Amino acid sequence: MFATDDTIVAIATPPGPGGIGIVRLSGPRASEIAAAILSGPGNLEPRRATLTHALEPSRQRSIDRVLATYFPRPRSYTGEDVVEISGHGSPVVLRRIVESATAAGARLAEPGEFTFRAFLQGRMDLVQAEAIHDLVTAVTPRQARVAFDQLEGTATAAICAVEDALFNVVARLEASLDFPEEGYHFVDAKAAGVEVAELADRVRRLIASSRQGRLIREGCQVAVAGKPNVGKSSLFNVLCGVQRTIVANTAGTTRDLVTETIHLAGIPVTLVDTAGIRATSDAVEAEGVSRARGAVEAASAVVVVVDRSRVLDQDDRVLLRQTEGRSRLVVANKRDLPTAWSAEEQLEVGSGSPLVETCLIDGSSADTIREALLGLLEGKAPGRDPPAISNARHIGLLTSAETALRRAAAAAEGGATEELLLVDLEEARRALEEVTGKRTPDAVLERIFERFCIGK
Ligand SMILES: Nc1nc2c(ncn2[C@@H]2O[C@H](COP(=O)(O)OP(=O)(O)O)[C@@H](O)[C@H]2O)c(=O)[nH]1
Ligand SMILES: [Mg+2]
Repeated sequence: MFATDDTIVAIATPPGPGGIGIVRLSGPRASEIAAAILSGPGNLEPRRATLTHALEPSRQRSIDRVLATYFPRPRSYTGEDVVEISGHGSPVVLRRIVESATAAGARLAEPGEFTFRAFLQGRMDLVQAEAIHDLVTAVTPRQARVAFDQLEGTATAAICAVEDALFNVVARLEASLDFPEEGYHFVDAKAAGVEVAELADRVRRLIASSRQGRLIREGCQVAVAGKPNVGKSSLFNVLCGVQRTIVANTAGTTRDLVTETIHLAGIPVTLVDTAGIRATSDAVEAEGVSRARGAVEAASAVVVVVDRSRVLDQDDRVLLRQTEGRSRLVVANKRDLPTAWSAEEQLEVGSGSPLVETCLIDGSSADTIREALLGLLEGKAPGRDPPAISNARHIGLLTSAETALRRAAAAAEGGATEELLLVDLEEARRALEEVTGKRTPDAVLERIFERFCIGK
């Protein structure tokens, strides 16, 4: 996908003016190119910041006063020779330094190319390379925490432990195949099946813990639904902390979808305020209702708002029935007014999902709703430790590995031969190795690295 034998250059700091800007060079000629574009005699001393000047290609004039550091391979970010040149954070200055470097023989780096080289040179595995991307694009501190842990190797360690155990079973099964005449089986298919079933359970636990990880990494969408005038827009505004959407006592005010992203304990939650869902003959309102239904369908969780100061009617009941079985929070609103519900109706509304009673004319119920919503999203036992796995690609591959392991375990129990077992075990190994990048198709690598920005 990328050439790997040349020397690449790019601005490593974000676009726009800043205090400092960094130009990074990596490749076999990094040191030589640096010497050509910096003033002063000869090469840079390894791992020492040197105050010098970056020069125009003609070497007649300085572009900027810079601090240059040479990181010889293999102990550099990419594993190759790297030179980092810190200048003033001026886009014009940095671009001119890059131009000097290209004039001296460097090539402009593609997006993600530095990290790709680090991966190729074995400085990090694929999971860690992906974690770099997650870390630099993290929006909440919790996202940054999960990404940093993965960069430090938590996910890699968990996956490699399974890989090692699997390798061990495979090796013993192969030995039994290779030396049948010894009359001594290193492991028979049945016994191997038991071990494989245990491995499948281990993979299952990793996948289970990834639910929260994925929530933190990707966030989720929560639709606020209910019939008109129950307080949906009020709830939306209370959670957003601003008057984002119109609140009015005219039924049918909100007609389009209004969305806003909030952070709940480090999870990015996109809230969608919807039109009140009811039977209507007004064409515009009907379109709003249909969009509202779509948003409810698409969301990973729904907040159903019901007005407890008015009798429970058909519109409420239909919506409650339609959202049954979904990840759902029911909000019984207008607690400040006398309730119009009987004890049975109160029970009916609260059955099957958590229920909170609120008053949404001010922000007094905000914390109650936030807590209930977080409980709903994170599940019953929010993990104290950050989850090891959070990336959908990893979860998909782990799921394939588990399927193959379960198939092998079942086959072993049914008396399958070693050869048959090895086919499934090999498939599980391939899936695990694709996670860490030991065996990952080029097309997948390309997709991963092209999401990076230039200079990463
Ligand atoms: N008394 C009272 N009125 C509320 C409460 N929440 C919302 N309202 C009022 O109910 C009306 C409809 O609110 P709105 O948020 O626009 O409802 P929506 O149509 O479901 O989006 C507005 O006049 C709000 O001020 C509440 O907790 N108590
Ligand atoms: Mg509204």
